[in-house]
Formats: sequence, C-alpha cells, structure tokens
Amino acid sequence: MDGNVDVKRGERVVRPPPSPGEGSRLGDWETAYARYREDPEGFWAAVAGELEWFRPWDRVREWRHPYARWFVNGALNITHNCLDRHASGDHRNKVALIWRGEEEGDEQVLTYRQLHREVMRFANALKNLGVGKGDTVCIYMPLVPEQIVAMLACARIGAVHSIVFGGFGASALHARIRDAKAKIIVTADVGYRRGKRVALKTIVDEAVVNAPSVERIIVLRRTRPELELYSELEVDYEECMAAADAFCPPEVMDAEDPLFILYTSGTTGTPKGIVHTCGGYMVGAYYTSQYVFDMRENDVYWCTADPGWITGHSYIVYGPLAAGATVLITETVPDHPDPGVWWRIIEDFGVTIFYTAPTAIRMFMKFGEEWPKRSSLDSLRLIGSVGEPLNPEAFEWYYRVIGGSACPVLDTWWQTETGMHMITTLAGEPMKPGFAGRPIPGVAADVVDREGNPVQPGVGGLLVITEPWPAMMRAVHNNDERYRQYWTTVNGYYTAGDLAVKDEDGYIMVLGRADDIIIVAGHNLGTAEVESALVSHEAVAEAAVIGIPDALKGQAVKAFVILRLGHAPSEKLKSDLVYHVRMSIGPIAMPSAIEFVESLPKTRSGKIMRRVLKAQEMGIDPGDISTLEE
Ligand code: 6R9
Repeated sequence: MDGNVDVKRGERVVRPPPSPGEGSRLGDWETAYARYREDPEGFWAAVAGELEWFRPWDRVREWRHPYARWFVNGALNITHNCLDRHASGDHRNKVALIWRGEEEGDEQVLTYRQLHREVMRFANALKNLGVGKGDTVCIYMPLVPEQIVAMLACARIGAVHSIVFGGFGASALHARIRDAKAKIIVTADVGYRRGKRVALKTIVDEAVVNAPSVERIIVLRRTRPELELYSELEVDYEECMAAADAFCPPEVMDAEDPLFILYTSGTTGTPKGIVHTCGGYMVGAYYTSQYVFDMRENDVYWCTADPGWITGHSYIVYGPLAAGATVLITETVPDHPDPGVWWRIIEDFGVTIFYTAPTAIRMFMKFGEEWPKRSSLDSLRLIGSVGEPLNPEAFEWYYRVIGGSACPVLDTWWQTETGMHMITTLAGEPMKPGFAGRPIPGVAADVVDREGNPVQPGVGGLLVITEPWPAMMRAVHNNDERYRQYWTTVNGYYTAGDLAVKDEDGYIMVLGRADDIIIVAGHNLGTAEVESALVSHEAVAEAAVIGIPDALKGQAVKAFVILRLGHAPSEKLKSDLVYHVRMSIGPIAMPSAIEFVESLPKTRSGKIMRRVLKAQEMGIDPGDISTLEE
C-alpha cells in the first residue's frame, strides 16, 4: 500500500503529482466552475464555438421544463466535426482508429482520411438501400471498425442509429428492433470471444421474425468460406460498399434532430429507448473528451467499453473523434488468453489514456499484481473508471498498480440519459478515493432529500441535476410519461435514481441505485457501502449485497462474496467478514448471511444485478432479464 494509508471510504485525499502536461486546460476547478455559474449559456456557447456549424444558433438554450432545446436553429453534422474537420486539414494522416483483434498481430489502422472515406462510402451504401434522414438503422455487430463506420455513416445521412450490443440474445434484439421500428439491420456473421465464434447472424435471423419494419439486413462476412446469404433481404457489406459512390456530403441537421436511440442497460425494469439529439450531444461529448480526459495531440486513447453502450457512443466514437484523438479499440476480453493481455496492449501501443470499469479493475485485483507488472505501463498518464462506484480499495489498486502512483484517476459518474460525464475529479485536483468528485464545470448537481432540499454534508440523499445541460436526453422513445418522470419526481430537478452523499468540500460519493437501498431497522444502507466494506477485506475480490426480509429489523443484509485467488471459503472467514463490516460501517450493516459464490449476475455492461440475486433468494420472478450476461 502507498504510504500505509487507511482506505476506508473517503478518509484519504490523494494529491496527484502534476500530470505530465500542464494540468487540465480548464484551469482549477473553483475558477472554471465559477466561470460557468456566472454565465452558463456563455460557458456552453464558448465550447460549442470550438466546433464547426453550418449555421450558427439563435439561442444557446430554450428551457420549457422538462423539455430543452440547445443551440436553437443551429445546423451541423456531427460527422463533419468528427471527420471532415480533421481529414481536410493537416491531421488527415493522423491515426483515428487502431483495432486489435483477439490474436496478437491481428490489427487494422485507419487514418482520419481513411475513416472519412469509409464512412462516406457506407453512407452512400445505406442511401442506395433507401435509407434517408429520420429512418432508424439497428447496428448489431462485434467490436470491429465497421461497427463504428456504420454508426458514423448513419449520422452522415441523418439516419437514427440504434446500437444493440453484440452480446445480447435474440429476444432482447427483437424487442429493440420492434420498439425502434428499424428499417435496416447491420450485422456480421460472427464476433470472436475468448477464441470462439459467436454467431451473430443466426441471432438476427431469429430476432427479425415478426419485425415487419425490417427491409434489409447488411452482413459483414468475416469468416471464410463466406456465410451464405439466403434471401433477397440480405446483402453483403463489401458488395454494397463496392457499389457505392466515394463521396457523400454531410446531411445538414438541425441541432435538435435525433442522432440516436440507445436502450439503457436495464439494471432495473424494462429497457428504455433514450433519445439523444445532434447538437447538444455533440457539444457535451466533445467538451468532456477534450477537457475531462484532457486530450492532447499525441495521446493514444483506449476506452474498453463497447460502442453498444453509452460509454462507447460518447467516449469511443463521438467525443474522442470530435476531439481528433487516436482511439484504440479491441475485440479482446480482459482475461483471454491470459489476464495480461490488456497490459500488453497498453505497452505495445503506448496507450496514454485508459478508461475502464470497476468490475474489470476488481477482476484484475483478483488475478494479482503479477500480471500488470509484466508489462511496462509507463506510457499511461491518465486513467478513468465508469459504470459503478469505484470503491476505495479498487481506487488504490488502480492508482498504484496501473497508474504507477503517477496518474490522475478519473472516477466519472454519468448515465445513458446524461450523455456525457457529469461528476468527476478533474486531472490535477485532489482525489478522494470513494468519491467520484464534484460536478464538472457546465453541470449543476446536488444531493437532496425527497422534497429537494440540499442535505447536510455526510447525510445520504438523492443525486439530482438541477439545471439542464446540452447532452441531456431529449426523450424516452414512445414514452413521454417516463421521460417526464425524470424531471418531476423531486422538485423539478432531474433525478438520476442514484443515492449519494456529499462532503464539506462538495465532493460527491455515489452509493448506488436508489432502488438498491436496504433499510435495516430504520437505517438506510446503500448496497455499495456494504459491498465496499467487504471488498476492502483482503480475501474478497467482489461482493454483492441484498436486503432479505427479517422479522425483527424489517430487512437484513445478505452478502454474496467472490474470494480472491488463494483464499478458501470457511465458517471462520464468514465471521471475519461480518466482523470486518461491523468495524468498517457499524453493527447495523453486519450481514446476517454470507454466501461464497463463483460469479455474480451482471448486466452485459458489467453492473451487478442485485434484483436477480434477490429474486433467486426469494424464489420470485426476477422480471426482465434480457440484459443479463449468460
Ligand atoms: C455511463 C453509464 C448509469 C448508472 C448510474 C450509476 C452507475 C455510472 C458511476 C456509477 C458510481 C460512477 N454509475 N458511473 N456509479 N460511480 N462513476 O454507466 O451509464 O449504463 O446508463 O448506467 O451507472 O448507478 O445511474 P448507464
């Protein structure tokens, strides 16, 4: 451990060594935040002004609660900013995308000029199939450059993309195709996962039954001999590329035209189609990529998400490309062929900015430090996390073992609905393990009670966003009622559905989803709090806790625990863990039952599905489990 520190939640402040650049170009948080508060519209206008517009906006924002319009009457095309802007200037030969397949040496590199051309060609291919502005295209692909080309090609011609992560099964895909009324599906014959083929096309075949909106299926054929296409519905990716013109001008889009629909990861309830629009989303994704990730000319940036998640939309594709970055993508999983593969990739490509999820970090902790130690990770200068609370143990490990105690750790809190980073600790600012940080300049967030009154530091409450922001979702597809709920539950604020607590400095610690709260003898416990305490025990790799009925206390805590390698389950260990939680949080949080497990039910984006554990425990129906990983 770094300097013998105590890593209980929020008890330590890590002052990062100044980053190898000059620190965040936003300046210090206080000054930048004050600049935003003085003139929110001016602040965002300045950011938007760094991008190119076909027509300037008349007003920065129009807010008719709960409906917002940003950059009113502005006209743009996001791909013009992600591609043409770089491909026409002296950046044309800069590498835009590096793809690394499962096998070492299996690589593909596209410069901005090349990516631009691929996108224009595929945009024309879509047009040739009758796709136009406002049509919906469903993209169901593995993590290959063509997935990104397809996305950008839609945006080029004003078609709305709905990406469905390649790990979803037929019924989840079917539901999303139907809800979005997709006209075209872009898919591949297979994806590769752990050296095995995943037959995506077969899943599409099943999913399009009884989906009358679908007119064509474009298939990228990766295997040889080529998969046979057996109906006139199906067309070959390469063939339609070959038949398409090379030049496709960007469609002129209104700032408020829809850019994409993305169904949320659905840790709870049925998936919702979140709708984002062109202008505000572009500005938000660009701003945070440029300034939160502090993107520099020579950065090699790697976000380990899939474009099928919002993290991939905003921080693999739109944000980093708008910022002109070199983006690495890979089809590899973190532990195949061994848990060293990702660290070898960092060394091999000289990755400077690395963005991953707590679930991956905790998995690497389980495998041990030997793996990252075998590679040089010296190129890294900034490391980030997203998706779940980054508990202090994981923070410390990530900071020390991966960041070499020299990189800012950006624990970024945000959502599919927010479109962009909302809360984090900017590079160069003091970091507090367990705390995501403060709202970034441009964002107004708070922790409040049910009536909307700010709670005192140290008291738990609801995480809300009090002012609209450019990349906010504009609608829930076909469900205005659900959209309005976000803004009408607590005092007209945007309610994120997360519980949080603030400290005296305004740092926010996210405790978990509000629906994951456990009430033990009248005390509210966030699942993340108890899980974090468990994970801080040396034997524990990962933990999930749920509330189970208790005659005396209303609810009691039950914990599911995955042990680190080298630790065996025992009754003694159980009582050690109970004691450990007692000492960390207090008697109220002591688990009344502990079960050692090999794995935990997770969404395909890596979030623990406590709802499923609970249903198993109670012998009830878990509800919609389309997002559950097998
Ligand atoms: C980007 C993304 C959103 C939910 C969100 C919260 C959890 C995300 C977090 C975090 C604590 C962080 N979450 N980042 N919790 N600390 N840094 O994950 O979007 O899939 O829509 O999930 O994820 O509970 O409400 P999405």
